[in-house]
Amino acid sequence: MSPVSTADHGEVTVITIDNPPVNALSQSVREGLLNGIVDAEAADNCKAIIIQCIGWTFIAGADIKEFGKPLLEPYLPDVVARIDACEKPVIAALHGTALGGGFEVALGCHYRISLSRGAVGLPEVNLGLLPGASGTQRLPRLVGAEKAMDMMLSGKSVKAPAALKVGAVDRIVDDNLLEEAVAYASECVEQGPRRTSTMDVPEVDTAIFDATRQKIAPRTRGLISPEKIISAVALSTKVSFEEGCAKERAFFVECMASPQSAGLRHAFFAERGVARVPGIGKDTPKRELNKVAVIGAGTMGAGIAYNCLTSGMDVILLDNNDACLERGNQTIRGLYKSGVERGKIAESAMADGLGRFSTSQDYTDLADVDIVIEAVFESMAVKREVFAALDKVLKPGAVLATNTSTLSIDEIAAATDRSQDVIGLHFFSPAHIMRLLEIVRGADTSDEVIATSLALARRLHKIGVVVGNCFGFVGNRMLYSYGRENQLLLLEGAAPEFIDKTFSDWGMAMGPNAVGDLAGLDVGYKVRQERTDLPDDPRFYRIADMLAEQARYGQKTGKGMYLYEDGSRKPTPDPEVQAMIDAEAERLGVEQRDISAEEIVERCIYGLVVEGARILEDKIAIRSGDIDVVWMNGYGFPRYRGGPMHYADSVGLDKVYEKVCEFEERFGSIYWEPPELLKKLAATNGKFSDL
Ligand code: T1G
Repeated sequence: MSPVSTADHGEVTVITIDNPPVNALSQSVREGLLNGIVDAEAADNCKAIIIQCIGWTFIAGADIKEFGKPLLEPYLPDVVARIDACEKPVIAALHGTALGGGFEVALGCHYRISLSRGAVGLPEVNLGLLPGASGTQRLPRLVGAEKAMDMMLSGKSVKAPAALKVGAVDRIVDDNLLEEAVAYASECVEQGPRRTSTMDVPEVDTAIFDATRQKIAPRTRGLISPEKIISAVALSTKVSFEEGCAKERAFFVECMASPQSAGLRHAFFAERGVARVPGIGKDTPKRELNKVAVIGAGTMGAGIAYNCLTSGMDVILLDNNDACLERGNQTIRGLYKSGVERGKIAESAMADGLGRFSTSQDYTDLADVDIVIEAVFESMAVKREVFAALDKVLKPGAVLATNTSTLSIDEIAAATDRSQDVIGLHFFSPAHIMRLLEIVRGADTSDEVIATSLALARRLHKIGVVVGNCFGFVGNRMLYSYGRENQLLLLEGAAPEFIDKTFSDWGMAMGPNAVGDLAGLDVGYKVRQERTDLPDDPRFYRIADMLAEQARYGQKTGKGMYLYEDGSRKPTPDPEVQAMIDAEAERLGVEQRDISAEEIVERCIYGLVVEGARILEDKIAIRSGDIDVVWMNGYGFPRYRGGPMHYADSVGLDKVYEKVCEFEERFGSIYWEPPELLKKLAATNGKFSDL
């Protein structure tokens, strides 16, 4: 049955789309819409046509699930063109988020009326695309080239009142959208069709195009679609509508075929897929979480507490050290204050949040909290002590969460008599900004506590990824392989600044050595000291250990791998460190050589992939897309490459396997023995995403 129906409201024909969950423009929707327009245009009793949607939103875009498959007619640009050409006025009745192809359908209409709480946008750039159904040519004609270009480059939606102001919609109403649209249609009948295709683009200083290129270059480095957007909008000011649409189409086909778009589309669906946890359904009971205690008022604890406060929870911050507790208290107040100064938070919201915030040094104050999130020192002994104390005071059914970044949830849970209520909630620093939350299930963790933690992640606006319990879970376990190869490359002759530049050029947010200096080399050092399973290899993290032992922790001590003059955050290579590396390489008998950027990328990234394959074999991650989500949202892996596992799939697992075998040959099996899973997929032309 078609997801598109029509009904007459007097002399107005209403075309209704009902294609849950977001009325995406699947083939059947495009076909139904096209037929509806043609039939209504031919109907004698129809004077005007309205296009509306059922559900919570107007069309949210082309159906991304169809991308990468053979395109089926009718093509969206043709449907939009047919709406535009309609002899009777066509009105788009907008609500929710009219995005991408959905907003392009609205732009093909002659008039647009929206609910005041609706929004419109052309977010294709987030998928490595540009609007491909004449949006790059119609929107500039309505709102001007500069505003149109900004909307497309930002990928952000514009709320209806702002859209009205710039002319992207013609009318906004608070309620009764259909009724109001039918009334508005009679006005439109008098005016007749008003085609965006026949409008001229308002005068613009064409210097804005190059100026925009320069402005966005730092953040769009290596990306194709932003440039195509700028070019398409620039064309809209110079050539005919038809020519502009033809060029837009060519740009769209190019972007659609790009690995970047494939990576970004994978990221989009993978970030939604993580919510699907086997055994945890919508009907799994969840516990009410209104009052949270955060134990440990350090950077992480304060960030977590602030995140919970801005999500509307009551928060008690507890620390047994006065000075640390006061620092945490001030950090939270400072975060609120800067949020208000930057216009991100209203004064009233700050007052409300601080009204729900308190500090304590007494565990008995926690008797009625719904959840505790422990963020104390990364030491098993300290954590077990805290959990034993919590076990004595917390009410039955309270959730006991640890923010540990690597330690065993089961061992921590064993310090309590309620291991079914213990879970890992691994936040990433800064905790109130980073979207990733690793939700680490222990052997005994109940489904209810997992479902509750997933709901908490949503409430904190985090992407909650459920992972298994092992050293480092998913992210940090893989980080060890990535960092290990970085450390070995240093000894083998690659300068830290060359390694870091290689990765910045490759698209990582920061190179591994700059990351180490940012996080603090003492942090990793202490964790390695606690490990009992380090490989028997004197080269393993040798340089990082030496730096930490010289108290060269990185930015926080003014020097680490790099120098940071006068407290600046800009890393400067330190000849002393290079000399130390060279001397240590000689002492360890490591032969130094010129190493290519290509080898640097393959060693570190395939180190990630090999560990990721082992994680899948150990069932620590539910699917490869979850691993990708962890690395894109927790470690700055470039989104347009889709995450390490998607990247390996895009290279071809046969090629990856061949390179891993070469590395095993050259560097030994201790790190490079190919996982059986990789070998099997390589032999069968498989992908990690097939699993
Ligand atoms: N196609 C297919 N499925 C989609 C979809 C889409 N466009 N948008 C969302 N979904 C699914 C999503 O996978 C999830 O499915 C469910 O809907 C709820 O989504 C020619 C080429 C609209 C703001 O980029 O930004 O048009 O996991 O969890 O948080 O120029 O979805 O439940 O099975 O995100 O409330 C342009 C993408 C496409 C908008 C809602 N449009 N979507 O957010 O729910 S390209 C977009 C979103 C295009 C034209 C070009 C968000 C949302 P499941 P959700 P939400």
